[in-house]
Amino acid sequence: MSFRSPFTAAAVFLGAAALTAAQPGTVSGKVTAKGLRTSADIVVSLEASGLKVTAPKAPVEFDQKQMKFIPHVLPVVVGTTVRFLNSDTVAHNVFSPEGGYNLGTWPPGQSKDHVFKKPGVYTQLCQVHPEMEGYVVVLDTPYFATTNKSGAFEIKDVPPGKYKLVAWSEKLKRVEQDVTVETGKPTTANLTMSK
Ligand SMILES: [Cu+2]
Repeated sequence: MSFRSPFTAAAVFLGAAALTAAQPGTVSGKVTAKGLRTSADIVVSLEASGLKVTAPKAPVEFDQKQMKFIPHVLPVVVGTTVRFLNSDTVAHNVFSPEGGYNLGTWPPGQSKDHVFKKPGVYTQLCQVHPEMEGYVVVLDTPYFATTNKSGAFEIKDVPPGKYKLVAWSEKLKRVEQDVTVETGKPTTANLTMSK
């Protein structure tokens, strides 16, 4: 007997519809940093109007170790609390010209928090050690990554749609490129940045 109830047909149809519903995709690629020894620490993000960001409840740590800010570049979303640590054996200071703050100078083992409320690039400096420099990059998109030494990046769980892929480097000119993420598919985007 080949009888199929309309309910079975409906169930099959709904199942197919669920399979074709929007699945997040991945955007990955490589940034070539012309004139630099390393392609690391470039922030790549996907921008679009109406994206919602949720700041993490726990502070994101930004360390000072062996006289360096670690990581050198820290991307966060708007509203994130960054906890500035001191894992060295000497006192460090943190101030930011763009942020208009000076968190003071504090000994090893202590930390200071700062909430980043506006998007932008915030240089982090130390009054005790003028050679120290780091960056907090505050984004209003949840889709971002930093490049590794070879310039590779991967942004996961991106809903399908049209985006502007933006690359920021402390030493190179900002680059933009249009990308379209299709449902469940990987998208490749390669960028070249120069001085
Ligand atoms: Cu210092």
